[in-house]
Amino acid sequence: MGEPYYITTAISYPNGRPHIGHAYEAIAADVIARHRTAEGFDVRFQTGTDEHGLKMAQKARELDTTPMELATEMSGYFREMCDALNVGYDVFIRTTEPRHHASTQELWRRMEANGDLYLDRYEGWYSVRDEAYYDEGELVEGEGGEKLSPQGTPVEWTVEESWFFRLSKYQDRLLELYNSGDFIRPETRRNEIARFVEGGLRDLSVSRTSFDWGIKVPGSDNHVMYVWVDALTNYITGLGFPDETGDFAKYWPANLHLIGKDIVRFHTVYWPAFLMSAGVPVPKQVFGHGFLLNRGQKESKSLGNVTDPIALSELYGVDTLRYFFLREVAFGQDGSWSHEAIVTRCNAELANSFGNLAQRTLSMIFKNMGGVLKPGLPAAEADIALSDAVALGITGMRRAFMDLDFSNGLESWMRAVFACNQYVDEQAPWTLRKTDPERMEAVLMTLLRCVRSLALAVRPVVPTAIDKLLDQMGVAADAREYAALGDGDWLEALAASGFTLSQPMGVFPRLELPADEP
Ligand code: ME8
Repeated sequence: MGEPYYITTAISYPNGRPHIGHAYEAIAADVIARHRTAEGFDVRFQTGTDEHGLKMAQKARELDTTPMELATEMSGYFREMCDALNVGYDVFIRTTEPRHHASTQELWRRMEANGDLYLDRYEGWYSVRDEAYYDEGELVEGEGGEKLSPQGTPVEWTVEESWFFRLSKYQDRLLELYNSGDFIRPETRRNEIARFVEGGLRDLSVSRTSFDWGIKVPGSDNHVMYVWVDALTNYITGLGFPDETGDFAKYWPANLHLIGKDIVRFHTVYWPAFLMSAGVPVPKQVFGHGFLLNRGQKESKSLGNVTDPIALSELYGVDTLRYFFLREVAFGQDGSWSHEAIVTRCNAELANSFGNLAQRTLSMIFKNMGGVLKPGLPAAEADIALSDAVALGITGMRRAFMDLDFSNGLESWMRAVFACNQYVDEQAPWTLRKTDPERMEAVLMTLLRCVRSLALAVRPVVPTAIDKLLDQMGVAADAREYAALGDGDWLEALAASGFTLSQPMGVFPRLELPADEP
């Protein structure tokens, strides 16, 4: 097994059904997990639901149910969404699980033993929607003159006895962390957070007494922990913490917490400070991706533009949606989707360029060579040049994917696809069939090798379609990771096994705009 690689998504609030932003994050994390697996890492991928806190308690009251029933029902939809989108997590954690209570209470005890928790009185602004405390100076004014959080959500004045965490003590160590290596990405978010921390940190209220839907503070039964203490701890609970052997020893510190831009502060200020206090190593990197917008607008119930990600994937296909999200959005920045953008992008690149290349290649071999594979034919200069161009495109893609730069990575892959299509047009195997059949066979075998390489490369993004293609090509199921790209003899071995191609079936159908969409 390769080097361990631990990736997590945020755990979602199950106070409603999953929306497209949840799908975007889950898909991006899954592509990273599959890509690292293809690169030979021993990947662990965790996602889940964040089930405590006032937001959940209030929603349950509104729906006349219990927070636990609400969480159980909605958490099931999040799991279904992952399954529907081919998001292959290893662990789906729910923060209401007993093991998570035990883990969070242990983290608390360690922070307390380190002298970082004290009892005092909290007076200040709280936003239930953000589950966040705000200073007066951070608030903005709403249209009716009311106070709003910097995220534009309502705040309420809160006064209660509370445990406090000595966040102020960690200012220097946090700044040191931001300055060494790339703990926070992208750079713009690193700068924002560094500026915030340089401005000085106030101790953080970490318990509540006015409601009880949360994890009890050890030795202080009338207090429940602030939901973010509990939520962040999920990342180590899932590895068996407080047992520090086994999975924890193997996978912690996490390589990557993938989260949205609105919760970077919790992950890069509070979380490392809690861990430093408890004597647990901090994660290696936090990446704050951008928001996915619907034609430039945030989806919301009031605008009536909320999209069910499962319905969208049923409309266009799961692979198509996955490709679109990663290709269209510059990772780290906000991105926009629309029906036209999905149809245009995926028809141009998946159906017309790569899909057509694969289909043409396989079907010409089937029709003109009876599906028989013929390795070992002499290679012309153009064949070598094409193989080099494809190798270059794939190297560029892999390098970009290692750096989480998916849109440029896929562009590099597309350049290799274009090179193949240009080669087909120039070599015109349909003409060679009559004039020089042996040369036609050499051209088709060159194309077959290139199609296989391109398919292996893009498999983490569109795994189902690529597996269907590789099945038709006789590529063994256990030879589909990137190590197989270096196997120059696969065609010889496959031909020697007596494999022949059958009538191929396209794997990237052309999409149509639904009749009721503009
Ligand atoms: O924040 N586009 O949960 P959540 C892209 N429970 N990503 C989006 C998005 C959009 N339009 N809207 C939300 C929480 N997200 C906490 C996390 S982690 C210990 C606790 C992202 O259900 C958001 O940024 O509100 C977050 O990363 C994830 O979806 C879950 O959001």
